[in-house]
Amino acid sequence: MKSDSVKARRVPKKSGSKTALAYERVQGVVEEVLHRTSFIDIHTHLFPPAFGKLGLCGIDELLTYHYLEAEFFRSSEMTPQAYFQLSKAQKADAIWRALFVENSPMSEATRGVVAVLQAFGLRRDAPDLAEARNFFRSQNLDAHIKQTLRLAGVDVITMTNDPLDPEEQRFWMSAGERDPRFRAALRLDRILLQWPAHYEQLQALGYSVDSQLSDRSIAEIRRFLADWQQRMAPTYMAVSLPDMRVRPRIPSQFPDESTRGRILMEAVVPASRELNLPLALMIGVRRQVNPRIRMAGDGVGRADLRAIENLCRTYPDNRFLVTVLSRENQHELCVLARKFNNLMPFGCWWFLNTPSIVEEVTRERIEMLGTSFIPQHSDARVLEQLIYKWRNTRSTMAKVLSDSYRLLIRDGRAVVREDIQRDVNRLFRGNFQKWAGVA
Ligand code: FIX
Ligand code: ZN
Repeated sequence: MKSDSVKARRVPKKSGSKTALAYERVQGVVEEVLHRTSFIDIHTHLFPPAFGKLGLCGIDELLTYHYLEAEFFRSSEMTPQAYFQLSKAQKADAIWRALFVENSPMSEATRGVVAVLQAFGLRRDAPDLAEARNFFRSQNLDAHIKQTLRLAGVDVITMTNDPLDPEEQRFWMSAGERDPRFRAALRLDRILLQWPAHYEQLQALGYSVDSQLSDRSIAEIRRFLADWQQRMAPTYMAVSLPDMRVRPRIPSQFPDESTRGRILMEAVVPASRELNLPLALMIGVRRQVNPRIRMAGDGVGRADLRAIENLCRTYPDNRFLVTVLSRENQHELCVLARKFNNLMPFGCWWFLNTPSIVEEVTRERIEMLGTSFIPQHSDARVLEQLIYKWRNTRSTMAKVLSDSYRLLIRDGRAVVREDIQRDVNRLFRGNFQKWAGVA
């Protein structure tokens, strides 16, 4: 079930291409296959042009990415209060000066901006942003998206779509034609995590719900989810959850009797099964550890993954996509995936998306799960980030996969190019396509 563009990126078949690869040829072929295979990005915060201002792109957005804001406050004397009073362009100027002019941009997030500038042939050592601003301003948006996806080697982008986000809701309610490059993911954070603040929005949309979560409310939430499946055609439902260090001594009680637990167990999990939509659980974020720096102020916490064990055991007919933010949880997630084939580990999320950690986590996943996981998503918030995030993923994957094939050869099994192509397709397309039931 590969799209035409994947076929187009495939290595042309040569006679004799089934010959076993020599040990020293492995790395080159792995790099070539990774380069030529188009990936599906299963989680981003990007939007197509029809969503207007929600879709972020260009140098000012790249520089004011919350990853860079967090780093800015470590290298600048400016207070968060003063920073957040600036215009977007002034913020970008301040970040450029502090992180790119006065310091070497060595962190993952700063190097990313350098790589994007390079990809578009722009100066990386400019004293200001004039050239970059002119360049991005002069792009035709649709052509720019096309070029960015090509440079990133991605042909399908999965958005994050919260039906209770007022800005986004307007677009869905008046939805015109869909952009086939952008697929929806039905995000449930507002409903699941902040019910008291949002149930009235559901009432306003015609659902008979109440703050107390009566049985009727549960049924109405399910109706709401079914309606939004019709409207959005999402590939999965998703929520990001805190570290869940709740009731560690009585894990069978989790998910518990809290509002969140009841909505999850009585509405979302059954709806996910009935609607045949996987449920993505993104676990381990500690929101607003430092509210002064706003979006940059979220942190990480280790989770008790017995909650996931309970879910996978209790609901064998549900499919769960799971990513965990804490490095300390990675091993447990691999072990759980070996126990439950309704669990698909995905991505090295957020603070884990640095080459050294991606390498470590991915090596372990391959050693424990073979190719039965989804190695990465970009989590891009700004269009052009796709370029550096996927470039970095490919370069780490090249090392990890080459080592795996070399070990295989050493152990006595021949490796051919077609094996590598099949495995890369499975990791970066097939596992998700199968899980989400999409082409
Ligand atoms: O919850 C999420 O989807 C997170 O990825 C974001 O909220 C987070 O701000 C982010 O951009 C991480 O990369
Ligand atoms: Zn995200």
